[in-house]
Amino acid sequence: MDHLDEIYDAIIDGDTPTTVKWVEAALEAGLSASEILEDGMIMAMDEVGRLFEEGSIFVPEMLVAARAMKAGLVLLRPYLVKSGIKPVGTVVLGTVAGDMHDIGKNLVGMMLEGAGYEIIDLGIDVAPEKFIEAIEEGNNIIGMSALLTTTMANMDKTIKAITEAGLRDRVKIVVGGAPVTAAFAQQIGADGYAADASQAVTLVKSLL
Ligand code: B1M
Repeated sequence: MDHLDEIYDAIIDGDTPTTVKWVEAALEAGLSASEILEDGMIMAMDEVGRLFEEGSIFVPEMLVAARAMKAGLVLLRPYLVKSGIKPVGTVVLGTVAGDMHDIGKNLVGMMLEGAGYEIIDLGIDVAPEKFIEAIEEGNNIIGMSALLTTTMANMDKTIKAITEAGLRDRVKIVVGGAPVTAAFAQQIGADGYAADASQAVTLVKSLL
């Protein structure tokens, strides 16, 4: 019994204590953090999205599922982020303006930390000015996340604002999030697109 089904069900039910219990059990049983993440937790969030889309669940259910997922991620964090690595660079991350989804961004942050990067997390609903401030402070790589087709446009707006501020050549810009594609990234003039957190690490490494 690998406990992945229990984790999957507990997240869909939005049951935080049960999620925590089974994630702990899976780790004790020797499952890797990435297995638990990919085959249990992310699959559950995809199902939550599907149930929402078909109208079987609503925002409150999606919110409690996200809370359960986040509690599980707290337990996986030490496995994804190895401590004691000397920072090899700093990455500024944020979910773009108008968008409250942060689980994917947080995961990207954890994986980058695991690869030795220091993270400056600007949080959710980040206005273009905040990204600009971070570049003015000397940071040379930013990552933007968007989960809504409506807020993807704010990636474009942010890049335009950075260009208008005369800072575009000082920074590498990486974008990602479920509705974002490589073609969209190219269209808005980003330096790269990553489909998931581990691709984000490879991409950042290649850009720096
Ligand atoms: Co929202 N939501 N949501 N939601 N939500 C989606 C995104 C949706 C697809 C659900 C659906 O209908 N199937 C849909 C968007 C439809 C669309 O735009 N096409 C949707 C909607 C409609 C909404 C609201 C508008 C609902 C409403 O109010 N009527 C509302 C919007 C609020 C707002 O942002 N203004 C809303 C709200 C919420 C909650 C707050 C309840 C909650 C978020 C809680 C939180 O994040 N703290 C929530 C959730 C949980 C979801 C789903 C179910 C799960 C998202 C998630 O965490 N996935 C989602 C459905 C889905 O994605 N299947 C859905 C797990 C996470 C690990 O994956 O974020 O994709 P993801 O990140 C991946 C990659 O995308 C990538 O790497 C990550 C790891 O592999 N990645 C990057 C992400 N960022 C990256 C950045 C990079 C590189 C890679 O470089 C910088």
